[in-house]
Amino acid sequence: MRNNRFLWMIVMLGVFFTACNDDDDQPTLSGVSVSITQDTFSEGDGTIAITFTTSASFSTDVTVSYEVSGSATAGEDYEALPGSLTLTAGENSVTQNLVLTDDDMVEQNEEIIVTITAVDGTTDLIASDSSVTLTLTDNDSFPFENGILVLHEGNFFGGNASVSFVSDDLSVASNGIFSEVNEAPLGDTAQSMGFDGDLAYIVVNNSQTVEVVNRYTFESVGTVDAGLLNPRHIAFANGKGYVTNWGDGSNPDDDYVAVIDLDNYTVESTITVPEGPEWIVANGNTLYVAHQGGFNQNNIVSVIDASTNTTGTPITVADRPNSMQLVNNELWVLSGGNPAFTGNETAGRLDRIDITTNTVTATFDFTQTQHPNYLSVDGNSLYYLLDGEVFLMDVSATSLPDTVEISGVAFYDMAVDNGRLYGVDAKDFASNGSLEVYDLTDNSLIESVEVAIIPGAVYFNGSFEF
Ligand SMILES: [Ca+2]
Ligand SMILES: [Ca+2]
Ligand SMILES: [Ca+2]
Repeated sequence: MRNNRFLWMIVMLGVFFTACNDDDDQPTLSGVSVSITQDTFSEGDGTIAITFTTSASFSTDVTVSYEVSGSATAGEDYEALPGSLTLTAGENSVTQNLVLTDDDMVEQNEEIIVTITAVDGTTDLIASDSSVTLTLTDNDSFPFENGILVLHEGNFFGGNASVSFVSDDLSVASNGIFSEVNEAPLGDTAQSMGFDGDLAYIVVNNSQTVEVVNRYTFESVGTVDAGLLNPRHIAFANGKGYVTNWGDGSNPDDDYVAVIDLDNYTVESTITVPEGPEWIVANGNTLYVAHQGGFNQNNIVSVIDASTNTTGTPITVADRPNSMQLVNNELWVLSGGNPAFTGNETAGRLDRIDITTNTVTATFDFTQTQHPNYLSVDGNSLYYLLDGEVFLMDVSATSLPDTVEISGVAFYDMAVDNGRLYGVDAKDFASNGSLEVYDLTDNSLIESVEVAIIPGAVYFNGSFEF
């Protein structure tokens, strides 16, 4: 105790000088404080200096004890600290090196908090700045975050369906990511993909499967391999997956929606629907199914209550509804109409459906020889493809647009996102296709990225969110 009293005299001398040098009338209690040069570090920054400082040096060596806390883990995110160090007599500071671990894990921001708990065995010599908090930021990401997923049908009966990942900056294209990650082929004729949380569900039409993968790593987590027949598209509602199936393409009466148990990836029940269910979208527990018609043609949108798995009154649209988009409380359905080769050519049409009443509230007619496709949405802007030209229509418009946005394209599918249009060109259906990316502010082509055989659908993969 005598030693402490002696130390106190030294420290109080420090307080005296501090008070004299300060305009502030209130003298601050001196003692040992802790500091770092900045608050935020990347986990790749290496060694960080944590500095313990006293305004007045001590006459003997003193032990500074500190506690390390926070969400970061000692031994994993950083090398464990000893918990104390010696401030040498006559010195005003001592540095503790903190060595950060540059691991490979994808992590949230974490914190390391260093708090002085004792100086020379007492709390009396701790200054007010007794704690520092470092925020550690991660420098890792999953391989398929922040980019575009291009789904390829591949050749029918060719068994060469595949998925490509193209980075957001369009500088990197990785083809065949499913087979590369899982060392197994994706299957035959991939039709579409749906997302539920961190999982992507790939509907592989002619393999009669749905492959389930982590959307950011593409590691397989399961396969729905029974109970599907000509599966087309998938949506999610009420904790279940819903997959449209044509059944036997030549039988108009066996078409159904398969209800998927998402815990074990099995078909738990089926819902009988009219012929040719194709696109399916969910709004809460209500599912809308566009009946393009399979090998024939149809002109309705089925409504399914996912809480009871029963169908309501179908909504009549035009012939061959081929794409749908939900915008606010309205469902936009684009119908291609019957093509000329059917001998019963009919006009395409865009229908707007109020989903609170499930009634058509507006129709926009194309001419009899116009067969639009690939309805896409970015904010309140609808885009579609017609005869190799891309058109833009605001959801508040009262007529179809006359102005062409982009012309001379041969897209096999397209999608818009965040001011860009992404179209896939399947070329000659035998060689590699391309992903064509346009800037929608001036409709200029930004990049053409070679992908794989018969790209048929485009999806967007953002950042992994914890
Ligand atoms: Ca870490
Ligand atoms: Ca990490
Ligand atoms: Ca059928």
